[in-house]
Amino acid sequence: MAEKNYDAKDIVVLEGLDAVRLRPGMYIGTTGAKGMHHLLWEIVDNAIDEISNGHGDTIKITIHKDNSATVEDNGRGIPVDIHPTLGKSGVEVVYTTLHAGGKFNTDNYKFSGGLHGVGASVTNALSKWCNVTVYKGGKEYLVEFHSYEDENGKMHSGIAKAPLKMIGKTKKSGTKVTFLPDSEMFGNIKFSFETIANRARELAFLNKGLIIELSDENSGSEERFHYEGGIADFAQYLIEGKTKLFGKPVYFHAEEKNFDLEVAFIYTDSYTESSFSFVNNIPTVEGGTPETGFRTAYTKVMNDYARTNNYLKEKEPNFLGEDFREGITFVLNIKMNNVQFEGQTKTKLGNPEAKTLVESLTMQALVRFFADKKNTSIAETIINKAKGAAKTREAAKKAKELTRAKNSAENFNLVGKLAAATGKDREKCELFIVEGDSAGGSAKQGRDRKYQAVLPLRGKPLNAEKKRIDQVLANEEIRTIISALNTGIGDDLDLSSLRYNKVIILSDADQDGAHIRAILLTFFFRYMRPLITNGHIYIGLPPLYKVYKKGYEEYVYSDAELPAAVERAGKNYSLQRYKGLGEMNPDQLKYTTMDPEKRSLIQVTMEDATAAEKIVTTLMGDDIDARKAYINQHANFDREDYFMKNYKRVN
Ligand code: 0RA
Repeated sequence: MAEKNYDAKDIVVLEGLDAVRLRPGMYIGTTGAKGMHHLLWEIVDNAIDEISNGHGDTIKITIHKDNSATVEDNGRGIPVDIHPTLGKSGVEVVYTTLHAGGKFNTDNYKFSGGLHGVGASVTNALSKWCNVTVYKGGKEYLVEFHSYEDENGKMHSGIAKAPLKMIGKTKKSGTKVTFLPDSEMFGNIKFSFETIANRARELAFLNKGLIIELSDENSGSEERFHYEGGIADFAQYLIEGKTKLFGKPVYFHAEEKNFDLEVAFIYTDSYTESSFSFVNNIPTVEGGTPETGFRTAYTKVMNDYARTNNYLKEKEPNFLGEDFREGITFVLNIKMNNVQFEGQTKTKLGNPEAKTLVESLTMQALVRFFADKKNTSIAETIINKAKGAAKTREAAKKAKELTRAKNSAENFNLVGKLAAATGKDREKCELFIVEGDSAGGSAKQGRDRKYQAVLPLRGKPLNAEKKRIDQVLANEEIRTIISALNTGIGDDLDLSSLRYNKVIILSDADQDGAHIRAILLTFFFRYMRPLITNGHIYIGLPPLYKVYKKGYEEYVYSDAELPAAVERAGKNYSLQRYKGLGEMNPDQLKYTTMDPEKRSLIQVTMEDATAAEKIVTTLMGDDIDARKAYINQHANFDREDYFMKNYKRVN
């Protein structure tokens, strides 16, 4: 884009779609892969709104070879008549007016999904071209938009080449949109079948009956998502590969004026709680008021049931909420108006009325469910699981306290391995968790003592996936990590006590290193998830190669970057391949991997909580066939693995 100054007459222009091209981040977050996919989701969200309100049932998404994408629905078709004050067709209004989609929706639809509510016009603004076809009343209409810079360098964003035109007859009803994300905005990023399939699947679970057909003309891949069970099918999908404790998920749907709630839950033999909640189809990974309401109601109903049916003797105390949630996987699906998002990543629902409503609706539904004698065995299973949890609760509590005790002899031993940072400014402090004593030794020597702490790991920590919390805490490596971080774990985790802003996993670039990394991530995912959702967990990237000759050296961090580095070095270069962190001396390790000015880190984020749950379950659980299948499909133990492909690099 050309640099230019704007004066008063241009401000009018800036209020239109050109503003979107000037500051795309404000409308779609990033101009990376996520932002580009967002263009697609804006269109899909509109189609879902139409279908959720009872018009049509199918959305077809097609990825084309030129990286354009088509979204077609069989709803009523966007209005084609001329807008009374704006003097253009409804279609043009929707595609050229910021936020028009939102306004459009409040009159027409009960609830509207989507994250930013910026609407389809943003997709149009950030596309090279965007063609909209409407099938309505026996007729087919077309309008074509494009974005370009004129010879004076002036932007024209999402301009209709001509007004909407009737181009023929049809028996179809619906809307079809094809758009090409502008490579000036998004570079050569391509639509990802896997990313789209994951979200399409989720949307199909969340909107019972909705059919999404996805195809990719590059690979020929096709998938169809359609779940008559809605989130009950979702819960079942989430626990695939685990051992479930009863047949099918408990499911209920309840409504109260302008509030719609669906709940599904099931139990497995695992020891943690897995919660998934959505508001207007948006995942709220930080939880919020609906989850609080559900948990409160659930604890109360189950304790009352246990009491009245004599599972609890008169003298026995009530179960705690956490006892009832050991091994539960639950999905909450809420549709409501005027949502307020809070939290570090704006993925926590804040509306207080959502707590009260979820609590009362859950209470009523569950009391009714368990009053039915057919469901007695389910109640019994849940209560037995809670009994097991309550029994080990005391042991777990003692172990947890140990990780907090500052001066006990045992704790002194743990922290003895840690080379702590001397600086007090937690924002700047980092903890390197390093594979192996020898690399740990180098890291201790190479670190910046003020802000960098080093914790060497001897051997492999415990795989927390299949272990109860008391067993997890019996593992010395894990206890050491918990004490070093200082936040506590599980329900008690307190982020404000975190000693290190960055927790950096540093393991070798081989299978063992990948295994250690997976074990640590599994532990954080199951027991310290806020560290991940708040962006504190990183993966350090040691170099794979050094290309050098007299007076020249360059470190190379991936196979893909090697040829270019070799070219830069020119004739007579030598190549060293690093097999492990231990091969580097302290200075090298500092220079290549630890120095904030020069290193590369990958920040571990949780863009897709469902995918993360599935990956952890598959890689770390005990369904061996599923794991083999996953590894055959995805893994290749060089740097182009899951983490490299999916996470952005930072310093
Ligand atoms: C409001 C009214 C009408 C259709 C739509 C919205 C509509 C919007 C989108 C966006 C994507 N697909 C869509 N399908 C329909 C029609 C009102 C009428 O014809 O009575």
